[in-house]
Amino acid sequence: MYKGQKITVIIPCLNEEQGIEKILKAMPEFVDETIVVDNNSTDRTPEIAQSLGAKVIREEVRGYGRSYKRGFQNATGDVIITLDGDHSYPVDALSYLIEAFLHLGVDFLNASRFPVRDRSSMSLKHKCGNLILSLAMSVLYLRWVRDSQSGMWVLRRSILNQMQLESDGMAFSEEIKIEALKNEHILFGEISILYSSRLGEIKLNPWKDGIYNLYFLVKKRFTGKRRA
Ligand SMILES: Nc1nc2c(ncn2[C@@H]2O[C@H](COP(=O)(O)OP(=O)(O)OP(=O)(O)O)[C@@H](O)[C@H]2O)c(=O)[nH]1
Ligand SMILES: [Mg+2]
Repeated sequence: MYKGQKITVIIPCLNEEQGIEKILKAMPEFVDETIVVDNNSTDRTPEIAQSLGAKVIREEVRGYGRSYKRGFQNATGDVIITLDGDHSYPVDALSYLIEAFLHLGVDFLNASRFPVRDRSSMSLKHKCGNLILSLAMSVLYLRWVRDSQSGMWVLRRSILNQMQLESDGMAFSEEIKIEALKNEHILFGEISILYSSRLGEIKLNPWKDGIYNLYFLVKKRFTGKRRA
């Protein structure tokens, strides 16, 4: 519990045995529930996660978005915090993020990786891609978003039933922000965090995922139903 709020942390994992161990060992005590959604990892990710106290949920169908949807179905906290299992997002920033979330009185807080302070954490190609995708989201939704692709968010669980989350893949990260941004009953905020280099193997396909995410942004803007 953190100031009367039950806290759930959700971490999607695909072969992240190195990162998940470090993350779970550093998890603060106020976190009530940690859910690791595993997509048939071939390394020791599920065993390590379970031995360190996480609730491991196996999702048979591959996909980042698919895993989050499973995780959300199983979460019981008032407030949900997400992060990657590769130890690139700061687990020691959880209290800072919840404080900001409560202080700002928002329903969805995006943790922006920008400005990048650790140069080795993000290549120039990824920086440019992220900039293009964030500018596209900002223009399409008329709202400044610094990091449309961040995988670290703090949200009130109760807002999930006001969202239409369709993506099963990497575009899920931008989709959940769009669903928060365009709903006038959901207050959206953003705050900077320190991002660092990932542990373990890279799964992202920068060109394929980047171009698809740009297409997804535009498609969702012009075909998605706008909610009041
Ligand atoms: N359960 C599950 N997790 C996934 C899947 N794809 C990626 N992930 C996890 O989702 C998180 C984000 O994926 P990453 O590969 O780190 O993507 P990224 O952060 O955009 O790329 P990097 O810059 O390489 O870290 C990581 O914890 C992955 O293990 C999947 O299909 N299923
Ligand atoms: Mg990552």
